[in-house]
Amino acid sequence: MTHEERRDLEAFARNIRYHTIKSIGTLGVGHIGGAMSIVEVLAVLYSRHLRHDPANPAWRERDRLVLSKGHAGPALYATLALRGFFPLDWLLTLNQGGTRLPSHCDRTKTPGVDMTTGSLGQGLSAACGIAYGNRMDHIDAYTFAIIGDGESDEGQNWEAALFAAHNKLDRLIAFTDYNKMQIDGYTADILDLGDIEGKWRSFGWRVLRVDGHNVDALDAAITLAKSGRGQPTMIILDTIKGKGCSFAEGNLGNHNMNVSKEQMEAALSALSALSDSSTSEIPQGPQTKDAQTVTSRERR
Ligand SMILES: Cc1ncc(C[n+]2csc(CCOP(=O)(O)OP(=O)(O)O)c2C)c(N)n1
Ligand SMILES: [Mg+2]
Repeated sequence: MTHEERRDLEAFARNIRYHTIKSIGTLGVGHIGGAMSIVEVLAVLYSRHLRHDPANPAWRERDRLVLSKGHAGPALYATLALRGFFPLDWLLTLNQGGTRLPSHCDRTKTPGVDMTTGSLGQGLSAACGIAYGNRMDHIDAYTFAIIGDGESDEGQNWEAALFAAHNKLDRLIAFTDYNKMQIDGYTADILDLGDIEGKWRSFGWRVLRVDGHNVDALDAAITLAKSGRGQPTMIILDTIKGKGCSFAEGNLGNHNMNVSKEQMEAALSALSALSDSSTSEIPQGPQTKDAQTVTSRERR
């Protein structure tokens, strides 16, 4: 990745963070912690890897993302809006009457959302079904899924893990957002995941582990995962719950919190201050790689 690509990606991530905080802050309450921890993986996916066409969200051959931790929907909505799936001002209607953007992901409501989620534990199974179905239809698309570390306590994940490995779903790439916290405490205290890498490996998955806020490391891991054959891949993301949000990072109560106007404004100013003058109107993501240049028309 060139210096310019990295700079643009980091700016895109900042922009996702900015609009997510503004969206939740305008509502006054929301799942800020788990939204902040997946910002970089969303930025890297939607800039460099996940093939999509905002003008044709239902494109059959698109890559898909199942955001299994559906309570982090606002971060996905900000990403999709910045990508052009719908206008940015929709973000200010989050979870209000008549909105297309409910608190948790709903594929029947939001252009670009590929799976309805929020009941934890189910998304990886859905992703397995999508990946399996694509293979049956001879479609070479990738299926990505993001699960939480607390969510990993749900047994259904481990059924999906068996299924994906047994069926050699090598176009299934999952991420565990290992932010070490869940709704009411530290994951290690509530139900420790122990040797999480060893667990996935023993189920037959290829396992990678990266700093989930480092765009270079994320890009390299996803590139490697896409080249894998014969196995699904799990990428463990070491992340920080609330990352980059002044009132949420480091706060154990950041799972679903009230946000005052003052808190929102302070967080937005802090983020704006990180942007240099050339990116003060933060770019909507690099336009250089296949995610944008391969459109549905070109792939048909
Ligand atoms: C089946 C189910 N049980 C409980 C909940 C309530 N709930 C919402 S988020 C959450 C904690 C999830 O923790 P984690 O997966 O670590 O999420 P993150 O830290 O990324 O926010 C819980 C228990 C739910 N949405 N679904
Ligand atoms: Mg967590």
